Amino acid sequence: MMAINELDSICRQLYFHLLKGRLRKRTRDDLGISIANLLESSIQFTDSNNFITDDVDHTIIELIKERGYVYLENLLSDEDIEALKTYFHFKQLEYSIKGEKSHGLFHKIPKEVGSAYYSQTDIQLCPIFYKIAHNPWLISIAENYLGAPPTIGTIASWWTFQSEEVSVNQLFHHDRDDFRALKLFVYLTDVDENNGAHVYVEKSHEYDILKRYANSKFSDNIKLENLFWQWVEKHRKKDVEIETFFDKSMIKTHVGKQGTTFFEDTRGFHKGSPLLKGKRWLFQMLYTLVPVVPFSVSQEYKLVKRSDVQGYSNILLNDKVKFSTRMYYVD
Ligand SMILES: O=C(O)CCC(=O)C(=O)O
Repeated sequence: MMAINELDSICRQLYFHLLKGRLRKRTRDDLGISIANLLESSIQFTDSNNFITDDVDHTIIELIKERGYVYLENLLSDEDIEALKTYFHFKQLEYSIKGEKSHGLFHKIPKEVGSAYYSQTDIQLCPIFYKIAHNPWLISIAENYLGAPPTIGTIASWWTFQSEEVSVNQLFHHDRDDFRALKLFVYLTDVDENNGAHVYVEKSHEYDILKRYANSKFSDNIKLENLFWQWVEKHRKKDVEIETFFDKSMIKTHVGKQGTTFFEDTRGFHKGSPLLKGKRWLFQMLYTLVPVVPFSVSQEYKLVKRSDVQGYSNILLNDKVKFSTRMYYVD
């Protein structure tokens, strides 16, 4: 038993190490496919939803494969967003000022704060977010794209404000939560170039696509191509570096009215733009193959009971939906 526990702990540490920068892009992507294949052949559901279902429009999947993102029809109406405002009106937000953590209500947040987060439990108990988490169509898109039944690995909702401090998410980076993952973004305020638009480098998500790009871009300059591949491994990247290596036309700024919804493969390079004015409110959910390993005790998953969500309904809860939401919800 002792030996198994030890092996367990070593495997966990090894997985964490490999995920956080010990492997090159090509190997990371290959490993992601191997893990998806393993999960797809080993996860069994007792109802009829065992295999990848074919109920999604394949142009959605193809677009994510080809360029790294796709817009979806809005999941939320303006009325839903009004209801969210009411639900969150008296909920605490967590923020930090110069590394010092604090919390408070929206209208009491100090001016210098750059971002403020709603608590995990408040998000889980929010009926509108609950519905998004249990949406079988979204789960099906994630499953078709990832190649195995997905797990919701993170759920978050936060505000960003104009601030002198640039947060780590406002520098270009690739996510390292899993070897394959798909992130859902829902804008809860109108977003333009000035108030925190999310930015993505098209076609930077997949090794094979990057390889084709690098072959044509640096065909006569092997030194520059080598430099590019070394740079790809750097976790955080400056704007000027992104603009040096990628054509302007590949840098996509997601602007849109409240309710704008898109899926993005965040293995690709992305960031939130620092705000020049106004504010932005976002809902985000990450579909992974393997549950995300928490960085700290405060990030550990806390289950909530579905019946504690107001207006809870289990009509659509097939085994696959229960599986995908198991890190956050229990019956
Ligand atoms: O705020 C944003 O748009 C960026 C979010 C981000 O970088 C991330 O979720 O990894």
